[in-house]
Amino acid sequence: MQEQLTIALSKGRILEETLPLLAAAGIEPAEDPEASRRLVIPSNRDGVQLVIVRATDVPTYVEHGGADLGVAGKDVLLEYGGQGLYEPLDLGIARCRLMVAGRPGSEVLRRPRVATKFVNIARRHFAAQGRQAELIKLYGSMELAPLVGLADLIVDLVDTGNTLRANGLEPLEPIADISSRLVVNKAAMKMKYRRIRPLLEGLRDAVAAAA
Ligand code: PRT
Ligand code: MG
Repeated sequence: MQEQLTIALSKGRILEETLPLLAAAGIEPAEDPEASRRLVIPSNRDGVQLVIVRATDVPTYVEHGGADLGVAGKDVLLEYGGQGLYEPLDLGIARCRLMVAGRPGSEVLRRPRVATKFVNIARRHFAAQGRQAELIKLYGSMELAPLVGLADLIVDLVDTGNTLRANGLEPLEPIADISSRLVVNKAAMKMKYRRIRPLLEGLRDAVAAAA
């Protein structure tokens, strides 16, 4: 029997930009994952299936073997941390930047209150500058926090900058350039290498062709 290869993806921009790369590597979902309510979606390739999970859960699924491979934003991977995953390929998709942002002039505060869903990244960033930040964990709409006095600064993803501008905020310091990465379970990379290698090579070619 053919061993299953399971790929974890999240709905939204990552799915939208990953599907063309997977298609170029010969893998197409049997039904549209964006429209389907199914969480396990077979593909046109025998023994290859997709599972649909929350973006922040992709590293957890892959590290613990719930999926063999996955696609996750570098932001999610930096926040997740650890050495539990291989990260063999930058897919070059869903690009943006992790930034410190706030009202004009607010970066000079000595002990800023920082609202973010990326508390680990923010803690490391301010610690590396020798600054003590008071971190406030949020799960979304970080841009609101400085407007209502909940925080002085935010750490968030910025693409066009429109969301910041629309809320009277500006980017203050870059933290990291972000794109989505292919991640692979460490045991699967050994045990299923025969099956993973052609997929890796196909994706690598697709990424090079898209560049
Ligand atoms: O939505 P859900 O809570 O399920 O998960 P998620 O928000 O993590 O998923 P999703 O699909 O929104 O984002 C998945 C990944 O896309 C992120 O982890 C990033 O790696 C990547 N990505 C790329 C972005 C953006 N660009 C982006 N602009 N993720 C979010 N944004 C948001 C940002 O948080 C801010 O609210 O868009 C807004 C800023 O955009 P601009 O263009 O106004 O600057
Ligand atoms: Mg979202």
